[in-house]
Amino acid sequence: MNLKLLESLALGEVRYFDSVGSTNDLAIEWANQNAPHLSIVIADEQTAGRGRLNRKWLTPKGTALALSVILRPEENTPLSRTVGLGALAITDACLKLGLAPQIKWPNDILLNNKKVAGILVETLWDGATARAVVVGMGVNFTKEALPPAEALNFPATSLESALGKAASREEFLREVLASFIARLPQIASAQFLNAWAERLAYQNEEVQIIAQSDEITHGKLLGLENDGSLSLQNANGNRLTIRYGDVSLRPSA
Ligand code: BT5
Repeated sequence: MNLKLLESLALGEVRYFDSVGSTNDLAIEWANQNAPHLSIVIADEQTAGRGRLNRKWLTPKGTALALSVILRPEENTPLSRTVGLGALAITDACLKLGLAPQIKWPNDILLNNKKVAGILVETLWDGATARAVVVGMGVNFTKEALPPAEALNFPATSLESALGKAASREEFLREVLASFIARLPQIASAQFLNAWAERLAYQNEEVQIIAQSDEITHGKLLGLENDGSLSLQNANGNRLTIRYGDVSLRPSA
């Protein structure tokens, strides 16, 4: 990958690899050492890419973007909004291509109701202080990036399928990072939260939230709470708050 396009961006350091296990693993290792704020790890292939709960994330060679951004948060950075930062950055880059992306809360990006990208946020703690946050982003470019249908827990797609033609990984990467850098100083603002909420999939629709325990919560999707939690209304008209965590959102059948 030609990373010349990144030269004008206010990044920390850039580490590129032809093949890695997981860019998040390398980013965590580097963040535990001396990685400067806004350093990035990019790879052309991941052999042990991770989703949440140690689910697998596939990144075959040359088919996708696998990127991890290292943040050194300030004391007042709202950490629960960092997944929204990744989601806004990826959707901004999709919008630039003329696509209509939606965010399937908490960590998926959809095109035509299919998952084109996933986000994995991991935080390194020093006691109660966040030393670093790693925002991992995986974006499918070609259909070869997709796992076989039986390995999917939600339908998947690629930028190429949605666009009807190939997209440049270098340019998309640049747009994602430019948006990430531009939105980071606004992360605590109402404007940031509104932009995030406006892009949510299934607004005002009935959805189900499946917890790790398999417990299912049903409700109408209202929007986001201040901390980025999801706000639902149940059948009795009561408001429910679903906190960011290892939950899955599905439209109700
Ligand atoms: C995610 O997890 O969606 C977070 C994915 C984050 C990947 C990035 S790539 C760069 C960085 N380095 C890493 O190691 N990870 C991050 P989750 O919501 O748990 O979804 C995982 C599920 O998505 C899997 O169980 C599959 O069903 C599905 N899946 C796996 N690979 C996929 C792909 N390429 N496209 C679409 N869906 C996929």
